[in-house]
Amino acid sequence: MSIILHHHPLTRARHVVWMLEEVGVDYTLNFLDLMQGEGRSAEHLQRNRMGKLPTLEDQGVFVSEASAIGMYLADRYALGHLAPAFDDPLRGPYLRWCVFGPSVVEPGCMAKAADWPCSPQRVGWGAYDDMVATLEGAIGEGPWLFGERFTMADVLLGGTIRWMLKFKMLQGSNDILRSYGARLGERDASKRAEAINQKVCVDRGLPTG
Ligand SMILES: N[C@@H](CCC(=O)N[C@@H](CS)C(=O)NCC(=O)O)C(=O)O
Repeated sequence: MSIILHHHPLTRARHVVWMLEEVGVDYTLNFLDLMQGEGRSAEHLQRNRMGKLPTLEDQGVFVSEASAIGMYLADRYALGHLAPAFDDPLRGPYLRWCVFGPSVVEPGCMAKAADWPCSPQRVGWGAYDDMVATLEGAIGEGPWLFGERFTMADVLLGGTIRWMLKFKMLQGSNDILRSYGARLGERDASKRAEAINQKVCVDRGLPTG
C-alpha cells in the first residue's frame, strides 16, 4: 500500500510533495477541495480532527503537522541519509532545525506582520531580529544547514523560509536567506515537486505561481 498525501497545492502540503520527492518513496496525492469544505468532511476529520492539511497516510496510520511528517519520512525511509542516525552527534541540532520553522519562524513572522503586542521574553518565538540573526548564523555560507550535508531539516526550515520570503513576511537584510532559498529551489526534487504542485493547480483551475 503506497503512501497517500492528503493534499492541496496552495497549502503547506505542497512542501510535503518536496519531502516525498527528496525521500524517493512511492506516493499518491489525494486532492481535497478546501473551498468546497472537503477539509471538514467527516472522512477527513477522522484523519485529522483539526481538519487540516497536510495529512499523510502510511499503512493506515495518519501523520499530521508538516514538521512531524518530514521527520517521520526521513527517519523511516532515509535514516542515516536525510536524517542523522540516532547516535550521530548531529541528531540534536538536526531536530532543533526541523521544528524551528513552526515553533519560531512562523509565529515570529506572523506576530511581526500582524503587530501582535507581545513580550519577546514571554513568547516562545522571542524577538524577530534575534530570529533572523539566528537563521543567518545557522545558514552562513551554506550551502546547507550542516555545510555540504543536506538533510530533511533543510526541507523543513527552508520551505518555511521560502514561503515567508515569498509573502514578504521575512524582511530585513537577508541576502543569506534569499540565496539559501534560491539554492533549495534548484534541487532536482524541489523542481519535481514544483512541477507536480503546478500541475494540480492547472488541473483544478487554481492560481499558479
Ligand atoms: N500546524 C499545521 C498547520 C496546518 C495548517 O494550518 N494547514 C492549513 C493550510 S496551510 C489548513 O489546512 N487550513 C484549512 C483549515 O484550517 O480549514 C502544520 O504545520 O502542518
